Amino acid sequence: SQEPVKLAGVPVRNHLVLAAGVLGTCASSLRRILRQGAGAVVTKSIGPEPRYGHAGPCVVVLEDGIMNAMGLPNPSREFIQELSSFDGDPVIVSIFGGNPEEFHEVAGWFAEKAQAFELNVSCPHAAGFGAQIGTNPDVVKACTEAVKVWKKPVWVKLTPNVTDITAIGRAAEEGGADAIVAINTVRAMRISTGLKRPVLGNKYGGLSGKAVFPIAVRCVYELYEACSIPIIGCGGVSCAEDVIEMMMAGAEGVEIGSAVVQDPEIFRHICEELYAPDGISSSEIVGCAHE
Ligand code: RRO
Repeated sequence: SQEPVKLAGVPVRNHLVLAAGVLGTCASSLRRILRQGAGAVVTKSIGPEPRYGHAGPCVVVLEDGIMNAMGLPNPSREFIQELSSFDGDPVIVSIFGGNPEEFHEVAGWFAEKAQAFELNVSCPHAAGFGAQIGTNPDVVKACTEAVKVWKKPVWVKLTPNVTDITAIGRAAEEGGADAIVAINTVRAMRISTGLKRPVLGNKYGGLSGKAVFPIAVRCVYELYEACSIPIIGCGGVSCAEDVIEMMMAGAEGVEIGSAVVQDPEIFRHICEELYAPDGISSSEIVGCAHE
């Protein structure tokens, strides 16, 4: 049995969290992931207006990862209906907006039901919502402050598509963030030589999965050195050893997304390996690469 723990201010069942975007649009799939052993779940990102997202193809599975350009599809305020059946469960609501006022407004709709917020300031391919927000330290700080008003833990998810991720991490910390989540997807593009056109409808998108794991480990390492709040590692984690490596880089918890597509039971499988009676305790290993 697992003892209750807190991860960056959020009561969780363990340190493994479902990443935003995967199976996060409906209560039944979030519940299924929790039943399997996830410590907490993050929803699909919800924004100020309903969106259908980009024209397809919007997901392409590659040899070593997944490329997507979903285009922030979400039901906006209606999402509250999906959350209505959760009562004290470890559900973290991912939100996005085009400015601090929108972040504040969207968070307000869910402030009662959410255990915490994850601010998505990092979508790599959505005009007005991604790079423009998450690459500017002042804007990241202001968005974080605007959501902190609701008195819930706030995690800020960063983009790797910047020269210095630590400047953005420090801005989130100054804004009052309880944790930094690193990383969202890496801007990427593939072209079908046969069809002579980009494989994604939106031309380019975000790469996730095993291919980005080394980038994620490097970002977590840099953020751990530069910041004083917990870092949650995300990007290409697909086995127990990856979780340990992320923690050695400095991650206090780990989010898993793409690997769920390959193995819908991944949380149960990793938990069995990590939390076995003779398994390693996370408190023994966080940040050990920094000594
Ligand atoms: O919906 C998306 O296209 C998307 C989002 Br919001 C995000 O944060 N990261 C990503 O790779 N895709």
